[in-house]
Amino acid sequence: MSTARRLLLVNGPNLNLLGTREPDVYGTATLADVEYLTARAAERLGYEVRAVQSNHEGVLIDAIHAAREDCVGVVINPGGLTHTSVALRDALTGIGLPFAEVHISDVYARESFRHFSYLDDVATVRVVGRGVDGYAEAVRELVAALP
Ligand code: CA2
Repeated sequence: MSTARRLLLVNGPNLNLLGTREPDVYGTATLADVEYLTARAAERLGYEVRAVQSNHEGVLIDAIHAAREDCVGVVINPGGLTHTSVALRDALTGIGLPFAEVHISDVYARESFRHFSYLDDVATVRVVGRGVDGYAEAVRELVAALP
């Protein structure tokens, strides 16, 4: 497949725990389920997905930098780094690719420290509080917004 039809899917810290606890907040789908449903949504639109999850900020930043070479957009659930990381924001703005910020839970219905996002003013698309289906929605909205 051409390099022009690939998306990077990034899941940040602790999202490897999806489906193992806090089902009331995050549902019962696993990270593997999320990666599969995201890939399926992209495939329907003619895109492939490279998926990365890490609990280490630098690993995520390196993966985002690498996307410059062969991806046309990024779908990212930054986990708790949403609320803390200028470095992640700089990585995303630095590569210049459109990106979708996804949150499984409705962060605005939770603790006030989750209401602030370092990404919200630079994200092309935001999908918040739609459960794991939000990843597929993010793919559709992001692809629709691609130049
Ligand atoms: O709602 C989301 O998707 C979040 O990005 C998830 C982050 C949280 O810090 C954000 O405020 C909102 C946390 C991810 C941790 O995921 C877990 C999943 C299952 C069990 C424990 C943690």
